[in-house]
Amino acid sequence: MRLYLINPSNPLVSMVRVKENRWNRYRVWKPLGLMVLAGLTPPEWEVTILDENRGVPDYSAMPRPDLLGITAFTSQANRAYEVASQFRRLGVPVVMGGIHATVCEDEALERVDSVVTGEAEAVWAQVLQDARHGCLKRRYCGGFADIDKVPPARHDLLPTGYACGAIQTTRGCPLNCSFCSVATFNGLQYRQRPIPDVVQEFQLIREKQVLVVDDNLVGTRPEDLARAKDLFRALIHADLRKKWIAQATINFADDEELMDLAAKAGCRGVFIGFESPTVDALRELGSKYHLLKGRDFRASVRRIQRHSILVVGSFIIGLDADEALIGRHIADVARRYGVDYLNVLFLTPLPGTRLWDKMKSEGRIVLDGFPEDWKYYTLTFPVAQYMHLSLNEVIEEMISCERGFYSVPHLMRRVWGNLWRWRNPLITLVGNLSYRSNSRLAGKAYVDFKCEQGQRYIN
Ligand code: B12
Ligand code: SF4
Repeated sequence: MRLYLINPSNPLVSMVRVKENRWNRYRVWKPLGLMVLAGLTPPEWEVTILDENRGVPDYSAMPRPDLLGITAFTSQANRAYEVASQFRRLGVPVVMGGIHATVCEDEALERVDSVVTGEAEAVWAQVLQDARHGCLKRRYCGGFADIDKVPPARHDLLPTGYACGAIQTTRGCPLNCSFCSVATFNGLQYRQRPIPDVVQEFQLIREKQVLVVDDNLVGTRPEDLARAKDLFRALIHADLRKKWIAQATINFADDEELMDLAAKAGCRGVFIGFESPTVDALRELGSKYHLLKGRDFRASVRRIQRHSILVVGSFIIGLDADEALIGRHIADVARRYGVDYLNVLFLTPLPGTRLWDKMKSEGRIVLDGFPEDWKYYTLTFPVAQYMHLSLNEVIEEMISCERGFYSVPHLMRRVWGNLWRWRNPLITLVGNLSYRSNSRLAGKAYVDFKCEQGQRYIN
């Protein structure tokens, strides 16, 4: 039995343009969900993972599979449906899973044979058995998996062409930010994989550099932090010699022992959501406000960096409190905090979030011709009507923010600062150049976007 698992591409996602920017090799990430699915697949199936982010294969020249499994974030849904229809025309049954099929199940069901919602661990064996006997059901509900039963991903598949491997150690997030899909999809409960499973799986990863995909590797409660420390101790003990980056909340900076162990276990960078420089905007997010309010971010960032861990700061433009000059304000604040990279995204109503419900009820979702418009849900296009900013204004804010942070003098100052303290200066340079180059590409993309979609907005 032959199974293809496909990760569809979205040409509008700048990070997949590897040919245009060679540094993007470091920003193309392995589709871990499909690698986990492959790990759940019994040996009688011959599995091939096809990642369109590395180039779209000529499917017609490939042997016909017995089953196609396709994944999609919302931004990839369009392309997923195109690929599905191509295979269905050949009589290949198509099953779709992942976040988009979960939150837009009915839409997906119109375009594929079968949909798996939620995490796949509990149902994938059944799906394969049914496919084998030609009796696929239309819907399978995976719900939240038993975290102890997550198998190691197939790290032997997709062995080349990526700078980093990938691993997941926890699922779920209790903070439930208004714009985020994680609580809907992985639940509010913070579930942790057994540490021996994680260490064993780390050993299977071939790459020296690894992305830990957890939404928050350290968690927020004392018992979460204790587990993170135990995990780091186990990784140190295993002496894996891997360097890894992860996402964490800012409370990571509150615990010297935690940061010390993380650094010794191989942590070289953390991605932290600061979300907004203004208190009013932070209130819109939900309970994360309490984690962020009243902090000395500059001191927090410095404490992390003292452990030779780089900090990526993430912010959102387009929150209801955001007014003119928010872009420059974010760039100034991010420089003041001293983050090594800045990642800024447009506030985007993703289906299944509280933000979606709010914006929909207020009639503010402009790009709502689905599924075609999903391709713009990359968080790098303004798909909604923002409270105080027109389309042109919100785009200008984004441009001024990125120009302000990635201007050559500021960029060189950051690299020089890290060279002076001998804190990964080369990675700082490469990362900053990659972000700068992508922001230039985005500038061109906004021109096309305004030409094609501008008339749909009220200015
Ligand atoms: C790692 C990651 C990335 C990586 C991508 C890695 C990749 N797969 O290519 C990077 C950094 C590139 C990335 C980019 C983006 N991401 Co992202 N990302 C994640 C993150 C943190 C983890 C995903 C992961 O690996 N999970 C671990 C695996 C094991 O779980 P899984 O993929 O969900 O797979 C399980 C099930 O879904 C299911 N399943 C999945 N596929 C299939 C297929 C079939 C056939 C079946 C049966 C089952 C099945 O089985 C798996 C095992 O249970 C998630 C948050 C999250 N918790 O999911 C956000 C998340 C998926 N990203 C999100 C977003 C918005 C984006 C971006 C659009 C914007 C951005 N800049 O972040 C871009 C777009 C990328 C694109 N290609 O279009 C949103 C998606 C929301 C949505 N509705 O689409 C999420 C949920 C974060 C959030 N805050 O809401 N991301
Ligand atoms: S803290 Fe991060 S993962 Fe958790 S809900 Fe907020 S944005 Fe999502």
